[in-house]
Amino acid sequence: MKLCRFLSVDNRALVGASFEGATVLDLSTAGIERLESVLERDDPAGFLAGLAKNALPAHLIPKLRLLAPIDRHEVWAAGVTYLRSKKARMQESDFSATAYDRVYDAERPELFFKSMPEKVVGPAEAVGIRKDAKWNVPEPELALVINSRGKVVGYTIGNDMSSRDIEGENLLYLPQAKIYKGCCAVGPWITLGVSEQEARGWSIQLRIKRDGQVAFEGETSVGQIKRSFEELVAFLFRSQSFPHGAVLLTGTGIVPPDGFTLRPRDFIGINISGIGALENTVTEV
Ligand code: DO4
Ligand code: MG
Repeated sequence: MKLCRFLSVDNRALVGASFEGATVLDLSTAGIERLESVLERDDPAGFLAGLAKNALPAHLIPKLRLLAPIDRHEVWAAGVTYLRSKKARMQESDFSATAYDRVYDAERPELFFKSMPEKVVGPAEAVGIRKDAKWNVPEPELALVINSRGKVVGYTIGNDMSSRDIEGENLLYLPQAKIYKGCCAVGPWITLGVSEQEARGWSIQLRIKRDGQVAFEGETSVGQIKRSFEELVAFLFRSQSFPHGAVLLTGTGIVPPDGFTLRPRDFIGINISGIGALENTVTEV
């Protein structure tokens, strides 16, 4: 069971639900104006199943413009949660290398602010690569959808775009390497009613195409994430509140080889087996 946002014919962002079929049910006709109206329920999946018993208008998915499934959620990200990410980052930096090593083993995870909700890029839109960076990569990540009470209520796909040369030069440049125009894509589906154990069985695939040819492909498994979701969320909510809930990207386990950098007009496709596909093009910002 999946939740989404889509654009109506009169250009309004509406909330929809899909039950493994070819259609999206328009939940606005049941009075649901925001994702929070579903995600803040004690049992969002059960609530949706109940709503679906009503005759709601249905739209064919290929005819819809899907949007990022975010309305007022802040987007945060966890880092160095996969061994692959730790190793690649230790190689790219000289004097900051031990920081990655230490955070991988430390009790406190690396968590950083990634995007305000209104700046998140949706499916089929362009993600950004910085003009002043020479080494830009996508980071395909499972994203936890968390309600205001700190409970993981769903899962979506996130792309934590990163400028590796800026990050590698000095760890204090991390916000510039990670937070800029078009740095974060999310969506389009939020899968509901799935346990952490089940989600850990999912695979994550990244495919980058250039001029119609595959330029890079990689795959990992959600099960490779070192920390439990509960642990990541508990740290995120320490001395912090999210009245509208939050989205937390859980780190990357797929790192293209060192000679690879994104170029304008590249296509980035991210698939997570229990969720679907997030597809974007690349533009210079
Ligand atoms: O430590 C820098 C960022 C790490 C990150 O974004 C990741 O591992 O996915
Ligand atoms: Mg990342």
